[in-house]
Amino acid sequence: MPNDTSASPLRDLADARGFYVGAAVSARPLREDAAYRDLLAREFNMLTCENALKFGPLRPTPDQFAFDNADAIVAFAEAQGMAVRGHTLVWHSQMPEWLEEGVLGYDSSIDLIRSHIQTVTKRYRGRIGVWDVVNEAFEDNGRWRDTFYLRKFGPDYIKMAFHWAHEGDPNAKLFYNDYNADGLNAKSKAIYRMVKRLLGEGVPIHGVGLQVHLLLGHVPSTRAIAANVKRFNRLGLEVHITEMDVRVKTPVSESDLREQAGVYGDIIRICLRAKNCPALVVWGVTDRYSWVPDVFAGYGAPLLFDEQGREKPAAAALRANLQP
Ligand code: 9MR
Repeated sequence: MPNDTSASPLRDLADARGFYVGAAVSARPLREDAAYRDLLAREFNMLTCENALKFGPLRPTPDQFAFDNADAIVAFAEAQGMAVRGHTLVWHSQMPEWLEEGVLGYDSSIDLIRSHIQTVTKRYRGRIGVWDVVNEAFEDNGRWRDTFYLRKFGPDYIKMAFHWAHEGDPNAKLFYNDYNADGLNAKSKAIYRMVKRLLGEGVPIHGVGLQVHLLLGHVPSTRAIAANVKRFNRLGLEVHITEMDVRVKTPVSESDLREQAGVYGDIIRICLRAKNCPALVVWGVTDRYSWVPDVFAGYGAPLLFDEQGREKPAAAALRANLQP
């Protein structure tokens, strides 16, 4: 489907209702692909760094920070008047090898992680308004995920990370973020219990990110997702859809794309009807740069714009729902 240039960009419709439609951005296409930049700036009023702010990419060596990619992405957002979600400070994946394989004791590890979180949040004070402080701390069965952090510090690492991020930028909104926790299940229940406990302990946490990485045909019920959003909102927490994509078995048919559009429509309606779910971020700008085909062989086409940057029915579904 050719781009309908007469249609309003998603970001204009979103701006008009105080909503954010975001995309995860990679440094390389942002640098090398002008069509990617144009599409990003035209359609989205929020972005997140797909990889550039993760611990490993930021810290090639213990004494070195590599801020170039993150700086370039944040500068682009500022130039285009887009809000930024910071992703992510504490995660088991994409850790620096020197840290995972190192032999630091408890105290030195605490010092290192505290200073990492504070350096990063301070650097982007006032520029990155929202942080995914802790990412994916649970298994699908609701148990703690066995990670470097859990092994080293026990579950207390979570509240420590939120406190340190808050010290780094007292005005940033701090989120816990996870996948397969979109509907009502063991993982979302564990998250609910944890954030409730953290709030009770006065830990500075302001929101929960539901990643919403979905597989077409295996989507949790919209009722369950809406109920999940509602229970976090009831705790006074904001909810963001942080990494949405809907992967499809390839080759993709027209009817798959229509069904996929239906899923995008369902999710944005859940947010628009919820008390406090003001952002829907998709995990990539176009299907061309999606992580999906690299990880799930035989699947692809999960996003709003196709490999050529043309609008898909999914984008039209968001637009239809954002209309005044
Ligand atoms: O999209 C990211 C991909 O480029 C990286 O190689 C991968 C590393 O594990 O991380 C991907 O993003 C993940 C995100 O940071 C957290 N939630 C799941 C995302 C998809 O794997």
